[in-house]
Amino acid sequence: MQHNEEKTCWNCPAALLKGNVDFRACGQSIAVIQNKISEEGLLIECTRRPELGMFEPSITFEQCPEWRETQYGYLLKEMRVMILGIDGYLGWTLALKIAKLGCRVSGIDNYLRRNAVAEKGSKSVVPIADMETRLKTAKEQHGVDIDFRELDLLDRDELAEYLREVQPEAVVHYGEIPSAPYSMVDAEHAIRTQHNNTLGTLGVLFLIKEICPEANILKLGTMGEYGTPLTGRPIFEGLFPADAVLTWRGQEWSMGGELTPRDPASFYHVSKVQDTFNVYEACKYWWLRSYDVMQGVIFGVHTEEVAAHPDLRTRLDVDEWFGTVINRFVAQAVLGIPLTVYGSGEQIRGYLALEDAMECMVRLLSSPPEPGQYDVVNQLSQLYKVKELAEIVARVGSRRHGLTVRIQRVENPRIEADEHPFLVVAKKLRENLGYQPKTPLEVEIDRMFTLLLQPRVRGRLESVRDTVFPKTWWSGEHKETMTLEVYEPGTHVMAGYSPDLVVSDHDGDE
Ligand code: USQ
Repeated sequence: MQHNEEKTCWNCPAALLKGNVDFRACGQSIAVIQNKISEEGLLIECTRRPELGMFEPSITFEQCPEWRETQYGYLLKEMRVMILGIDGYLGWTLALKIAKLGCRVSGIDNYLRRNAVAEKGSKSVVPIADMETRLKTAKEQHGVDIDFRELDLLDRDELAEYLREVQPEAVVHYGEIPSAPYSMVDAEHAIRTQHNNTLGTLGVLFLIKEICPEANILKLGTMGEYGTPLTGRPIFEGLFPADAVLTWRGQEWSMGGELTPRDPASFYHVSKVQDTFNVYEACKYWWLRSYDVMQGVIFGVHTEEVAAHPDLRTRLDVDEWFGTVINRFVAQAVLGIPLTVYGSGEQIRGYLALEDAMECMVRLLSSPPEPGQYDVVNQLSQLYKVKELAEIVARVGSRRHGLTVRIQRVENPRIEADEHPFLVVAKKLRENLGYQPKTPLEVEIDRMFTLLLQPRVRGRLESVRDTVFPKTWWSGEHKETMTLEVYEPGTHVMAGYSPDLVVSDHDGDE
């Protein structure tokens, strides 16, 4: 049984809401409109099958000839998907994956990421082709046509024109500056991050409302929106579950369905929180539909599609601004730098291999929310402590690649709790969307070593060595971080709290 076979036209972005109420223009809340729907019924028109006229939205994905069965569930045939930020680490990888699955992929990018990494004096250590070569190679290797426009998402006129031309049935929004340290450099970088991310997203929401309001919006949020609450209260998937209750002065109030608290840990993470509210409101005001994807820290280099040819590879950054921790540790091990664990190294985060992240996104594309529905998924496969990750990278590096790897604890330049409980709920992707983690951490780390140890890549890595050590402090200072201790892997025990991940109702969370 496929996870989405019983969904109906009600969830389908090809269905135009018609019938008795002008849903988007009537200025009524969803609750009021839902009453009207149950009293008066609702009709739709199918943009794919206009010959059906107006009908009740009851055809299931399994029954509908426009939905095709794939290994990730039913997928709308030749679904028109626009990726904002298609040149990035995730954007390019997803473009290839879904194009191969038969989606009609278009995308925009203004090369902000390439330029911001260059500003740091760094570059992708895995060589990446320019967009023209990428598109040509994608055609040659995978037989897919991806349409690209060089465009800044803040340029609303140009973007509007492109959206009108494409009429996307899904919009994947990766078009944001993704770095916490970058946003903490100084006022200019903080403002650039929030301007690009928050105002960019707000503008995109207005355009989707105007041009393609049925589109499934996959908005990339971050697990970092929630912070790491010291009380250890559960991190739910964006919204409180129906049975959540607030007790105050001896009285109980239901919290069910309300947004959970956010406690971001950088001006970058704040931009994602602001986006959350804007997307949430847009769904409420205009009946847009969205998944806010609270993604953990991504690592890795591999998908079948990017590995097919050197010109299809996706970028890999290891500098202190844009490198994420596992990618950085592998690079450090290759460079012979002791792995830089910030503070005590007891920080717990959610992690996800690139390959798994892509599968999750396909599953979200295959299962659009209902019109007006703002939904949230916590997208991660496992929780780890930073110190534990350093041990694993060191182990794979020494056992499988003969490297001598040491670990160093350095002063933590960030303001973050380094000892904290972390109880994370990540059920929806697994229980409702059929996702099972595929790529074990060690396997992906091994692949990264293999790639980074290739002479050409290793040479590039050497050339960015100076950008690896952290110098950006949350205090606004720019100075070296002091090494607190250097130690041999296997000599430190983990202390403090244990990570706690709830992935199903049977996990003792009831
Ligand atoms: N860390 C180290 N040593 C390093 C680098 C990082 O100990 O050399 C620690 C950090 O202090 C932090 C943890 O590793 O506690 C993760 O840091 P990171 O730089 O890998 O990730 P982060 O800044 O949290 O941001 C990354 C992505 C961001 C995404 C986020 C998901 O850059 O776009 O939103 O991961 S999450 O962390 O779940 O919020």
